Amino acid sequence: MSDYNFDLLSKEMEKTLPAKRYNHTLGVAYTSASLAMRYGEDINKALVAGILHDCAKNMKDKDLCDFAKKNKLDISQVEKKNPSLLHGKVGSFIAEAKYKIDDEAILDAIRFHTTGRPGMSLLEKIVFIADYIEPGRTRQPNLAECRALAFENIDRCVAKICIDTLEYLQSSNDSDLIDPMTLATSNYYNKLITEENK
Ligand code: DGI
Ligand code: FE
Ligand code: FE
Repeated sequence: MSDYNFDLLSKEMEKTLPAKRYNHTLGVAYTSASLAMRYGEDINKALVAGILHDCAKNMKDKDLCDFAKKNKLDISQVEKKNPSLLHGKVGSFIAEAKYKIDDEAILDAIRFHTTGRPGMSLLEKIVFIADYIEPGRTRQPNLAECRALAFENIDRCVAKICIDTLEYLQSSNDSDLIDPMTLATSNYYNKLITEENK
């Protein structure tokens, strides 16, 4: 498989996304590449998944719902209430249809980057983590700890991010809007690391 043209995709994102969001996606792309170096993932796949992961993030709630309906993507109850949760699923569709990404591993890393899922592939875990720790992030809890953990133990890092995200959602009165997949991911990775330590 030949590499995707990262520079071209990056220029497309620079045209499409507001500057702040573009800087974030660039941060996610290079952080994903660093994690790929650490864990032996394909660097081009990591760059491409990172640069495209939020390609649908600037769509309005109504546009995300309309787009999902039009293209026959399932909309869960939680997504209906909080359509921004759809930006991974819609982004994955756009990555395939518009940016001609035909690698399922990249498309899944984009699809599941917000909620994660139990049993993620290495590339999925890399993008999930990079989204949280990229250098432009400042507000996430326990950033320094997560950044160090990312390069020490990838599953423990996923588990920690899940816990902190759930805590944040519960404290921000969004607890009725927690996607069952976010919970399932947290339970899976926290159980996994507990069993590892036995
Ligand atoms: O798109 P980004 O802002 O770069 O990052 P993201 O796709 O991880 O989305 C981040 C937001 O999503 C963050 O505020 C936490 C929130 N989130 C993650 N899981 C859930 C969730 N929000 C709700 N309502 N429900 C979830 O399960
Ligand atoms: Fe996102
Ligand atoms: Fe993001």
